[in-house]
Amino acid sequence: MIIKKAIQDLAILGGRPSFSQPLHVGRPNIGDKERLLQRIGEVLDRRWLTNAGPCVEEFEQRLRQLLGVRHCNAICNATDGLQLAMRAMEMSGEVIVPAFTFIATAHAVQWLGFTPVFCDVAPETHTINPARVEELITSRTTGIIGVHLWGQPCDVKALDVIARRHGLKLLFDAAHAFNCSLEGRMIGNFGDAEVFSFHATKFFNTFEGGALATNSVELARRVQRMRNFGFVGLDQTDALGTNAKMSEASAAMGLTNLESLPDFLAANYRNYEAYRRGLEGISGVQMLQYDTSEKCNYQYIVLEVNESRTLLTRDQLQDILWAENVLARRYFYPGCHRMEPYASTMPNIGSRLSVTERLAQSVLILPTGTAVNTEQIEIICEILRFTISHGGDTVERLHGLRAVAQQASRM
Ligand code: T4K
Repeated sequence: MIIKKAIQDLAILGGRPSFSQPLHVGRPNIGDKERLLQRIGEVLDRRWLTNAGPCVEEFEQRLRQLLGVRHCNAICNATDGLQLAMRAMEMSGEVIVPAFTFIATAHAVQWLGFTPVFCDVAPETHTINPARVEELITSRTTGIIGVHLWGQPCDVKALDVIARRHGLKLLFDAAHAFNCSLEGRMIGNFGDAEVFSFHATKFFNTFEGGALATNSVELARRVQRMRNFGFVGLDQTDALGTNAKMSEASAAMGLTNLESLPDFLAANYRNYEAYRRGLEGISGVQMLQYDTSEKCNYQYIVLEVNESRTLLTRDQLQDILWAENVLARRYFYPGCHRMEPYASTMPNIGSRLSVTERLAQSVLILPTGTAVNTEQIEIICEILRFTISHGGDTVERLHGLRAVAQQASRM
């Protein structure tokens, strides 16, 4: 372990990086390779590569069992899944979405030609704030998309009441919430439908992929057709469709990774606890705590940095970690409303998104997953502890570095 004894030991100030290889936040979890290759071999032997093949069907059945949901359609990714869901639910006009989420949530709405209306999030959970949702409803609003950010369930009950009261559709972006529960019920069972992401960086992946879960037979049937161009039978379509199917290779990965799900969960939980111990007592750094009485995937290690106490900004801490080869991420900076095509059309809405604005400046995500071990986490926590305990000096040295760099660039 490389111990930082003096400020100049920090890699950003010329010291040796703590890690020789980068530590990523989204290193894929990969199950039994032999079993995966065997399954892919069978796929090749069958010469049935996509379009409702046996792997996809088995995968969907396993998902239904795990989630305790009536219908689950495997899809090529969550972004397409959100679009399919909105189309199948006949949303239009304005759709209320949180501003603090991955840009895909907003883009999915805009891609369909609808208008995403950005809502603020609750400070404790980082999920859409129902009290703010109602203020944004107009005669053009047709739906609400809640995002179970970091795997933490939205305030589903409150959103459900609002949706019913105003005759709106309720969709959940559950990209982060696979294998999570709310009051003992698995995510996948709430709202009109829920969409999971199985992207490579998610704790459970199918390379690229996702699933749309619903308890509505009608909605599931529509989605099933829409993801295959709208086909009913061989030569006819009954509605507009697209291509959002999952391939057999992805489903083979899904089936294999499902077998290792307990291992992935154990690694994430072990890492979560290691971070909790390692970060305890560090001034100005608060780690998001998950509700351990629920099922949770512990997929994201979420820090909120209180700059007035650390004396270092979140961005300075990120730079310091990157120099040590810890590739912490600023999810979801700068907030959807500050990204295009939204920023130029809604330049002033930041004032009604104060929690989003604050979180976008203060949240930092740390590496976890099966590729990260306890010793590495202890080192990461020590870097943070050391840096923050020397906050004032570190800031001064960083300013000094910047001044030298600026001078050099002028010469
Ligand atoms: N809704 C929400 C709330 C979401 O967070 C997402 C996706 C979606 C919807 C849409 O789901 P999909 O349509 O993707 O199914 C990543 C993912 O690409 C994205 O799926 C995810 N959210 C988002 C939170 O994270 P980036 O831009 O951070 O990806 P990237 O390439 O920088 O990778 C992240 C880290 O993982 C890096 O440190 C590199 C590492 N990595 C990445 C890949 C792909 C690996 O080590 N191996 C890999 O194969 O968006």
